[in-house]
Amino acid sequence: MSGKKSVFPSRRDAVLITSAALAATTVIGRKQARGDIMSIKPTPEDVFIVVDVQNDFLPGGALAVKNGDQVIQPINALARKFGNVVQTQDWHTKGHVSFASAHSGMKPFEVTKLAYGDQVLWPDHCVQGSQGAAFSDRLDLPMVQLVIRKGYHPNVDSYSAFVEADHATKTGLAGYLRERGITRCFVAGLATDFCVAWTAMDATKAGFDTYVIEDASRGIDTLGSLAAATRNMDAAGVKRIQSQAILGA
Ligand code: VGL
Ligand code: ZN
Repeated sequence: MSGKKSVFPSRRDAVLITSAALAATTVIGRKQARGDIMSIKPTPEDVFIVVDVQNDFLPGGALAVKNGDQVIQPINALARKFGNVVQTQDWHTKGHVSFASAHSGMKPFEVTKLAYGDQVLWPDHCVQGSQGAAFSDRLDLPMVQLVIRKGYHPNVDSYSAFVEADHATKTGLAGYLRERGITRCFVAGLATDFCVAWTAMDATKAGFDTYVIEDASRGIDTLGSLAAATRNMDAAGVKRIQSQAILGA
């Protein structure tokens, strides 16, 4: 186990900080004369990706994210502003390699080395077909067009909705979005520092202009993961916005 080492992968590090910061100012740049209220009106080329709002990540769940339930109301409202909404669903096999229970002597939130790199070990969660893996019944998202499941290979985790943790296996989401003419991704949900961040970073990597909606997301924050995720998203050129930018537009 790697002690205090960052749980975030090194592949995200260090690139493009300056140009990302520049891009952020130009793209977000529609600041109004007297204030800093940004306004974004979704178009048919935009998609809203709602990440892992599942019972196990909500209060009382197996891997509860603090205040995770506070994302539900903004997500329900935001979804109504978009012509394209997709959802992700963490969907693990029993005994999945990301579960601490699958590694003797290891406890949840410890880090181990797997074939593809460092892996944070989690409590058993989001087992296929379980109530914990089901979406919250307070989500009101009848407009969702696609549910992308991830983490279903027994020996590979997948925080990202685009590429599994082996950094190689694709989920097919980029192809689906491209084929539908989508150019911008707006990402929110659970958890900010894992599935939301990795999904957003892979979206930019796949060529989509990408925004994380911070107040419609909540983080787990283990071993400094929230600060690391924020840093890595900024470096990757992911823009961070508040839901009001869209709800008020
Ligand atoms: C997630 C840890 C393990 C997430 C999923 O949705 O952020 N985090 N599996
Ligand atoms: Zn998981």
